[in-house]
Amino acid sequence: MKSARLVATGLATILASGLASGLASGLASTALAGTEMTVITFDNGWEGWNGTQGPGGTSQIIQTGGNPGPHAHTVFNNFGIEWWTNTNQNFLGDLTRYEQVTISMDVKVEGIWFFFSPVSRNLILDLRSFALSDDFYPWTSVWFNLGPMSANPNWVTYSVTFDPNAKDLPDGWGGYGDETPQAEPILPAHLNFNDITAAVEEMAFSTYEPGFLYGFTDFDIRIDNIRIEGTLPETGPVGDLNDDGVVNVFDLLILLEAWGACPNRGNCPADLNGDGSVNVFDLLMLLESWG
Ligand SMILES: [Ca+2]
Ligand SMILES: [Ca+2]
Ligand SMILES: [Ca+2]
Repeated sequence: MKSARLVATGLATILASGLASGLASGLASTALAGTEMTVITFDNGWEGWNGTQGPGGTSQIIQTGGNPGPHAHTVFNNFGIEWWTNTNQNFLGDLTRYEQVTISMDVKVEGIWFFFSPVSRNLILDLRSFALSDDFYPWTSVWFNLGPMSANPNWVTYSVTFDPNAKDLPDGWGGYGDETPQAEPILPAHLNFNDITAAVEEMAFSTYEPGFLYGFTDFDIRIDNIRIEGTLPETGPVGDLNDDGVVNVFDLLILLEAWGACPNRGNCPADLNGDGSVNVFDLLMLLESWG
């Protein structure tokens, strides 16, 4: 009974002050969605991605023949080719906000030739940080061999799923930015996998495999559906302070008990909007996700 009266009194006071302040509307309290996904279909152009350009050939969007429709077609003679972005923020920045990330791309290889002989080249996914590189390397990166590409009449999806918060390089991943005495590329000793995934400045699909040298090669490759999908950590509804999946009177009691200035910031779960005190703003957020 004491609890119920406390709740009733608190509610009346708080609702009155909230309404008086005219703050009853406009406070968003959407729980985070489970996943975020971005796909470059080439329906809207490159969307911040690039393909190798220069005297050796071109990368251009072709409106038909993709998987489906528009796609990018790279015809190039060089040591290697790349498709990359350093501007599309959906692929960059702090990937450790996700519990799991899948990055993929569809590829159709018309042909790869080395001195007129068909060859295969590995497709490397490279996550690069320039800020974390030292003077001797253009960037520091973590990279994954998505597999060999060779002439194929069909579209093939190359994909990798990983935990961006791993400290050690996950299986199949390599590092770049320093090297062993045997000249094998490695991450600089002071950096972990998740240091790079937290600071991705450039993402590339590349035929340049760290540690290998290449001669001039002819590439004729189509790409489509460059995709990133990130799984966000499970979060209950806003205001579910006891973590039981619903927002009800038990959560309200916790909030009322914490009413007032937070004892120390960062340890104040009832401060739902993170402004340093538990007050009517937080209460309104809780009430909006009631149930
Ligand atoms: Ca397409
Ligand atoms: Ca609850
Ligand atoms: Ca607050």
